[in-house]
Amino acid sequence: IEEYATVCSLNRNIQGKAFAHEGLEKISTHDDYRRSQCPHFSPFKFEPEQAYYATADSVRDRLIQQWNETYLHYHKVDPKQTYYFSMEYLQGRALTNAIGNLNIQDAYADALTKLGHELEEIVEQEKDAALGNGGLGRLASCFLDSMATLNLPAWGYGLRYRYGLFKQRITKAGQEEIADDWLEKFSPWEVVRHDVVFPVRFFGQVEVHPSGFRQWVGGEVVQALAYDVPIPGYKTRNTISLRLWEAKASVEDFNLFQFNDGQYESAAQLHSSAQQICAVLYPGDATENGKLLRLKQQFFLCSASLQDIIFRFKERETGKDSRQWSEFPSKVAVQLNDTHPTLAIPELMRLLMDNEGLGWDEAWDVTTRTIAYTNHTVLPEALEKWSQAVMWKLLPRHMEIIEEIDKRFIAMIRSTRPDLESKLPSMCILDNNTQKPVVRMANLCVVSGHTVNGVAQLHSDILTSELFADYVSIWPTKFQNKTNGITPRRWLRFCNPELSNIITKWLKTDQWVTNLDLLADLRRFADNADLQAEWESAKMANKQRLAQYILRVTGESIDPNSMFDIQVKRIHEYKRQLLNILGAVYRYKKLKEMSPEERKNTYFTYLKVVFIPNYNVSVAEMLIPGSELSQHISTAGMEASGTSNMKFALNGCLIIGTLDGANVEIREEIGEENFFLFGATADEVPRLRKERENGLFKPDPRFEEAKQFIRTGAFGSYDYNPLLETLEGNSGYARGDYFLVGHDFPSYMDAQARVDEAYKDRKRWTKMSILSTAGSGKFSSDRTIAQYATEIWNIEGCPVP
Ligand code: HBZ
Repeated sequence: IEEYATVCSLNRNIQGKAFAHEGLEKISTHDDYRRSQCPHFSPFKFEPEQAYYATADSVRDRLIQQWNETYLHYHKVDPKQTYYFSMEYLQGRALTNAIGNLNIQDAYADALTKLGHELEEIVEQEKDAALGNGGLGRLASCFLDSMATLNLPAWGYGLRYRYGLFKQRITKAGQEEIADDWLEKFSPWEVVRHDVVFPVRFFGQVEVHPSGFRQWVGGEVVQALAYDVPIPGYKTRNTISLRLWEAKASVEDFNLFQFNDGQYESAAQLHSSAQQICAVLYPGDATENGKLLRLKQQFFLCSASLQDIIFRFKERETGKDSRQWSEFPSKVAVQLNDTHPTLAIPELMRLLMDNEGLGWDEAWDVTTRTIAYTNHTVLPEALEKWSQAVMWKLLPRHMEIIEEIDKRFIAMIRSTRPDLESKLPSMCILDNNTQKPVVRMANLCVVSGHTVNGVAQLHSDILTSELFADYVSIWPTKFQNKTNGITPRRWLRFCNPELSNIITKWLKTDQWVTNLDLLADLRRFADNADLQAEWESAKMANKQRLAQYILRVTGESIDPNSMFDIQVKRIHEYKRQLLNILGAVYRYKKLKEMSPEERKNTYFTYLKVVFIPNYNVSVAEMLIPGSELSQHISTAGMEASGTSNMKFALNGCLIIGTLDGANVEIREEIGEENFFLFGATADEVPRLRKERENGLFKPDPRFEEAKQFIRTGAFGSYDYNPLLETLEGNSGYARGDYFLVGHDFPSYMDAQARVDEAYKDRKRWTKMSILSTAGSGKFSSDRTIAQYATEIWNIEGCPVP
């Protein structure tokens, strides 16, 4: 670290990147003192920031070495490889994870202590890499960790956004969004690959040769430049790569003549148009963003990644013979993370036909055996539909191919399944019956992929019985379930060392870190008073740490002896943050109505509601270990899976929730007596909505009371009516309480009362907490990824010797 410190502080000073304003200052008096304590201290400024970069650079070199070994090994063995295509990765910080996975914590902690720093303090210097919006992006990152840990030959492909998910500031006026400048001081976790560059075309036209051969020409061509982020596996030499593409114009695109002529903007026009492609992550969650730029991003990812994969496939040609294209699917598996990278389908067809000279049937066979698709939502407004007009303009050759896929699909149905004729309007890919004709991306994926999967059992069941039901009768074996998971390294071992040590002590092994099912053994000790005491003290330490954080960022002081009841999720109607807050409002009103004595006798501490701004992976790593109750309260059938529910349960936090997404399976695993269940079930929802429409719904008086209380101005003069009306059937959305907050409110309040009862009994609560952790084994992303590997990708581990 000391060596890196000198190099890195010199480098950065000379490059003027990080510390230009500081220059090569001599050490301060404080540093003099530190040097006297630490004889190895470097003569330059060595504040936490420099210490972070020096440590990261040193760890990075180890990673790069392992990473080279890994890909050299893969190159030699030439196994089938998986390529995960995702527009989002929510990586969070890398340092703790890398040091932990390489199993070098102690050495690094010691070295930093000698240099006058604490590892825990140094890791806080790192900015989160937030190249994702929420669950879908974080899932991709957990998957990479598991693929590396299971020694699977795999790659992640994504985009290197200049600005990731915005930083959030809450003011009296509401939310303020600030650009997230995560690369401001450069990231030590990426390696630019100037040798890996591919051209990506946009716009232009299709040229038809007399032979009938078609080729996409003209338009603008942008270069995709690779940045590799090493992903270490846990206690293995295998280190895989997350390859992020950046868009660049080539030098030739800079018009020197125009520039010298004073036309500065048009001279650099292609440069600035290229720069826009990877400028920002779209803050899209559940709403489809119809911007041309988003479509450009999607195509950019697909085209660059597929060219890279084909290059690698050809590079490994054996002997003199060039490889058979029919072999491609036995070397390559592509997984589409939702429909965002759907353009991989027509792009692979185009590359195979127009560049490699394959015929339609051959190219179709290769494409369909290569690509699989994961669905993450059933919300109709979140299913991507792209305007055909926009697509014809941006990707004319791909639209020809999509038209042909659709035509052949319709012909196949008519000849083999005439009974489905009436279903064709909703099953086909191109929807021409809307005012603006669109391409239905999910339909394209279902028709072209060899496998389609949902992300929890209930969600997969809804896919096969509703959303994709008509396709199931044609391809009954195409549809699968892969219940989501989370990495136990980041989400228990590293974020909650106190609890991890207790678990290791009682299980007498730390094997649970890679074999999470071993946690089930904790059940034997759930009643043990010693374990319970240790368990409670770990929770208390985490609560105190969280309380300090909350005090620092919000100025609110919260009592560590009160119950920490937490909901973390992006704001969406279906996730029902409104149900949570209405419940709090109702309880607040009841508290106020009590006499002071009654209040004292009922509650140990009162109610405090805090909004923690700028939620991200690093905040989650502190918040989850410190929570005791967490809310997963979506309308049944709406949340595909949820993954924070798994993180909370794993950290011994109890769940109040509906029978939705993975909650169903979590409750099965940890036992129904350890889960606070409420609300309508997914199959009751359609009937309840009908009844509501027909005016048959009778709201519970408690629900009316809570809304009325808000309307009396108890929370200020702000006009809450438009919001409350969405719960009442006369909303602007005209689908009055579509998410059934009113229906579920009474059973939600009853469940909260059961929570209060249980919390009073410390022994019972702690036992439930232990059983939550003990029942979380199934939700390791190692299990999920092992299932993808054998049931979808057909790949095997390839450990570096
Ligand atoms: O994917 C989430 C689901 O809502 C959640 O239930 C599931 O657990 C998780 C992982 O499978 N979906 C998202 O997070 N979706 C997005 O973030 C999103 C991003 C861009 C879009 C649409 C959705 O254009």
